[in-house]
Amino acid sequence: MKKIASCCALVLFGLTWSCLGDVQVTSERLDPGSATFKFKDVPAPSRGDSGGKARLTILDGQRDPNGGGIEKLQDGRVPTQADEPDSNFFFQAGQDGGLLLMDLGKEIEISQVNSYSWHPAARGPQVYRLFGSDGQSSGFKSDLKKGMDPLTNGWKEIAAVDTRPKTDSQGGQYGVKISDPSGLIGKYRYLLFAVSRTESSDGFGNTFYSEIDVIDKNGSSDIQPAATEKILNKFDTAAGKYHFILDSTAAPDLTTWAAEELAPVIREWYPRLVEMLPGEGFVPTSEVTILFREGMGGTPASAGGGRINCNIDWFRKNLKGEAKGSVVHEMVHIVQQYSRRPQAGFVRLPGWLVEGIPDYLRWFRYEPAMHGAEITKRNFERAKYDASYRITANFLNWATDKYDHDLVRKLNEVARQGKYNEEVWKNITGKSVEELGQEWKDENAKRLEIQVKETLPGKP
Ligand SMILES: [Ca+2]
Ligand SMILES: [Zn+2]
Repeated sequence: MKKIASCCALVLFGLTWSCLGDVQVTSERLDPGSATFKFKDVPAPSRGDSGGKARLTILDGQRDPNGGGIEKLQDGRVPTQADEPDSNFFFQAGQDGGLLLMDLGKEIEISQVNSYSWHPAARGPQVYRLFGSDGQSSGFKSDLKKGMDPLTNGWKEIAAVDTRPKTDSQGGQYGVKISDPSGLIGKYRYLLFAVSRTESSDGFGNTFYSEIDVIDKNGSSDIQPAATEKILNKFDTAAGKYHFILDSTAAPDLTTWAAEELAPVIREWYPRLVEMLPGEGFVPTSEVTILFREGMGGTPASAGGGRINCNIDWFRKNLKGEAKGSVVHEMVHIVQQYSRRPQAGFVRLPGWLVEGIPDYLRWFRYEPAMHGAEITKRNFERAKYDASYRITANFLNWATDKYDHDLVRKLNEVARQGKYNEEVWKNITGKSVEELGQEWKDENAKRLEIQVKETLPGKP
């Protein structure tokens, strides 16, 4: 790790550094760099910063089609290697850089602007001037072209960056931090990056920019480390029959937990669930991806198309509690395959059973000690056999114990064949599902010593 320069020394190792007001430009170079972009003073690239949410456009200059789109500068991802054109944005070969406009949507208090680049040769260093504006001044122009002076068009210069080392070799991984000792470089809505090439001796002097982060002084709690390479953990069940990929790229912090806690559960329970829900001609899904995802709102996990989606925020909060069990529930959905071949006359299983079966297998077979699907005084009022999820799970468990130990297996079989109807309950248990539901509820009332209110006609 070589740190080449820092702060606003005017001339350091023959490099020119500019410093405006108190704003400081800190630059570091790693040669060779690594996928972690781990600098000493410059923070590692991030996701969830204001740069990622901003509208970024090219005002002048062309994108080089050999590289990635401009979104590479704000996708919260960085390359895994020194020469990875697709993961970077750079201006067209032969041109002298260009102008990038970042619209943050509203004026924010910016504490840092950080930029990252990586290339084995002259396209590694960064040369640009950064301007800011609130967009309010009468002379403000947002659609600048090269050759126009931002300073006479309503812009203020924030910093000038030039990380070119004076050595022969220019390659490496560069991180730049633009900051201010006060913690605030300014209040801006618009940022303008006037990007220059690093050399003109050949056509390939445009920097491979990997990411630009803009840190809102008041919004840093959303910020996560940028994703580098995909974090995949591939494993098979013992017999090599089923294959799994755990993808924690979007949540590197969950990688260890997933490998140590979740993978063993999947390895043990997927084949078990397949055995618990057999069927004639049934071919279980043999490749399952477990993907940690953002943007799932209030849904903890979901399943579909051989993939289980895990809500990163929810998992982080429930690792010690319900996280693993929720994956068991989703694995049941992968095994169910109830809608795979809906030929004519196919009757879909009612939703309360589609969800009740996974919760039954989860709460009564996988983790019975958790007592997560009990009927209590608290939920007794809602205890209807078709109330879905845990409540239906409790009902299924009761009916399994009392009437038929193969109840769930049998329900699953008719569901896959598309032949479910209420007669099925009579065939299996000798009673209608309504009768069973009442009996289950009555037994629970007795156990909980709850007086079931009889509503007499005429008396509310
Ligand atoms: Ca990026
Ligand atoms: Zn479900």
